[in-house]
Amino acid sequence: TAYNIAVVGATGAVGKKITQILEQKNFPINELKLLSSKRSAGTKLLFKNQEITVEEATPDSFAGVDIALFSAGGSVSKQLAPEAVKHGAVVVDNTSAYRMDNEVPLVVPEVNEEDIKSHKGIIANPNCSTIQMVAALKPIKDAFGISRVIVSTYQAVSGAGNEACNELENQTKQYLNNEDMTAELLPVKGDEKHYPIAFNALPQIDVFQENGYTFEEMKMINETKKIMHAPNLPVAATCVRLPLFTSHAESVYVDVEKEGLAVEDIWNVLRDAEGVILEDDPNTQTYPTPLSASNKEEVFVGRVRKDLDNNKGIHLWVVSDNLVKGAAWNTIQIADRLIKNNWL
Ligand code: 11C
Repeated sequence: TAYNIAVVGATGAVGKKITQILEQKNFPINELKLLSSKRSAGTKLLFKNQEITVEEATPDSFAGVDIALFSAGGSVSKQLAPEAVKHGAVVVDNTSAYRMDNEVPLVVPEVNEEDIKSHKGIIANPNCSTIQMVAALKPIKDAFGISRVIVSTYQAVSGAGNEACNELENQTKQYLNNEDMTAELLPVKGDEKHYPIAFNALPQIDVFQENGYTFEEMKMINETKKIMHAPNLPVAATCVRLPLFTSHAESVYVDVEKEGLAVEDIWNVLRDAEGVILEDDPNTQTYPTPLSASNKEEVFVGRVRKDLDNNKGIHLWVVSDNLVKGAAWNTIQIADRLIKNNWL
């Protein structure tokens, strides 16, 4: 069987990756509709050597669509995802619009595939920095239990879209030409102040919340609890943007429930974990980096260490391509499991 698939936000950084991966994986597609805002409609994109003209997304676009993959921002999802569902499509939504909705499963297939089953038309794809962390934590939780997580992130600008990549590129050129850097977008489009990202590190991703955490940090905290079915798990996050184009890295501290584990015990469970690749050997300077993880679909883990003072504490370095596993690939995996398990 082949399916009618719609990609909403087809001209964006994630939308383009989705189309590219659908092609690479030879996803069983009958008809592919590429949809966007009015502004980008008319753009021509290639899929399997055929030109497809991007159309403006409207409620009627979803007639006959089986699965709609949304990645055009929260407001588009709020407006059009229910319309797609009304037309009989199942939506996999890449935005934060429905993630914390109790009716909507929030899924990383390696962690909570079964949650897809209870969907009522919409399944949410988590935030990129959350996805890679929970993929690494899940096997550790299953084997040894976890009782606390503290994470600091090192995130690529592509998380903030194509415009942010352009800003990094322009500022880098300006800096190297001894010109003043123009900062108009980062840390957050539309916020009051903007700071250069080139040759810098910005401890703000998304807007500040009343509790002093940013929205990105709160997404990591709340989404982790939901995906791992651990509403009382203490999670703290500090999210930092770095001048990288692709892949987020994370320093993750975990308290496990079991005492006296050796690094080898953690290695063993990570080696067997679905979607995770262990790259960890201090003797040969082996560890993942954002460049080595780019364009790959797995989550890479290295630098596994025991805390020197807390017998239950473990430190990990977790790296993954934010546009691939962090967005497009996880979305397509959800669509694939919907089909394979007959949960459409
Ligand atoms: C970033 N994590 O790196 C964000 C991008 O909620 O899907 C993903 C935003 C989201 O800026």
